[in-house]
Amino acid sequence: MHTPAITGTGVYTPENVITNAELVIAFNAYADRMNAENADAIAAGQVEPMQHSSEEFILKASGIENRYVMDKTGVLDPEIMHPSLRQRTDEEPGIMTEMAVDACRKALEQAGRSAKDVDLVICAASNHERAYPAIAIEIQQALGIDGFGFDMNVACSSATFGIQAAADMVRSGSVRAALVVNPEICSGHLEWRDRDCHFIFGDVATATLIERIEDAKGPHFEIISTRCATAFSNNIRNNNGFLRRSRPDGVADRRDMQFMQNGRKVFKEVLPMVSKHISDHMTAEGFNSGDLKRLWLHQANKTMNDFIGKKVLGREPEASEQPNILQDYANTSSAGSIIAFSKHSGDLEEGDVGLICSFGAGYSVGSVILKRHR
Ligand code: CO8
Repeated sequence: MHTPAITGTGVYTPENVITNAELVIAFNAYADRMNAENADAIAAGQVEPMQHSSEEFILKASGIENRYVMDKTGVLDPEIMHPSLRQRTDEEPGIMTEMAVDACRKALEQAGRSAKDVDLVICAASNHERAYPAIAIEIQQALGIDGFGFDMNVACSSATFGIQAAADMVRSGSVRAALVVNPEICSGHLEWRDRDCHFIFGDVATATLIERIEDAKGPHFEIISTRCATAFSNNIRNNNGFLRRSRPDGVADRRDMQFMQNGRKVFKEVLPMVSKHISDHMTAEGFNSGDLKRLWLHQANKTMNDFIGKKVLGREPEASEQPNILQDYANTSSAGSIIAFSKHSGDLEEGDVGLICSFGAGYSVGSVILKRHR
């Protein structure tokens, strides 16, 4: 058996930023347009008028200030209200591969490794742009990696579940080095026409390189332990899928073909599940809250993270103990906790212990306990 370690991480950040102000202007123009188009039905009481969104609500309810997206022109056009992405031929790299390759190269560079050192690629994300061939295999080919790749999806917990899968394979010896990559194009499955959620998501790709600890060339994080858990819930759901055309109303522009959630219920049900999961995982590995130098949490909601941090540490966490990136990136599904880890882990000292935790649709929760080595 080998000890696995995270030796490098990388973040690909799209060029386009959408501020809350830009988002609200576009949404409100769309709402006004819809209300004008439906004026008679609204006056007759047959259709509810659309209400305006507000910057104040978005910041207060979520802590989100900006989001990065692969395309902003379509999202901000009241006549389109979704990303407009160019058509690619089958011979070109897919958009997920393009994002993933950038993040993977950064992770390899940080670890002082080349693609030839890697023998597994896991593309772990909330959505994959096609059914097959696997995106991971396209990424493998684009980077020039021998070995194998596969896709997996556990929604917001895809990255931590992917890290567990890769760490277990490194531990057993079936692979020597693995890239877990999370290209998340959340803008593609967000309903930008729904004020309850139009502010929630952004796009990004993250990559994590996992190797045998004795192969690490520089500062790294020993993977002490991983733990994953799931419990079925319909409170975060997307009904889009390959059986769509075979159903009577399958081609309709149905609301349930994009991200849907009952945010309040998610908040109430996931919070205790996550706090208990982290505490149980720490206890099982012989750690207590005082041992924890940093928490890198899933980035969905600032209030939620503040609550989890307080529950786990038993006191108000310092901002540096539980760094948030959601104000800049919004919720990037599985990539959020890895962005926080990648950007806020370099200062930890030899022997410091930290924990990555993701949670969301499924429900799912995944945690990774790490120890810093310099
Ligand atoms: N502007 C103004 N008012 C608004 C807006 C808006 N944009 N939106 C809603 N309101 C109104 C509502 O209509 C409501 O009005 P009223 O009281 O009159 O009914 C009022 O504001 C309060 O609305 P909510 O109760 O919905 O507001 P909350 O305080 O609950 O905040 C949140 C909403 C931010 C969604 C919050 O509930 C939340 O963050 N919950 C947790 C959600 C969560 O963590 N989900 C997990 C995320 S899922 C995930 O991370 C990955 C999923 C898989 C990937 C999918 C990728 C696309």
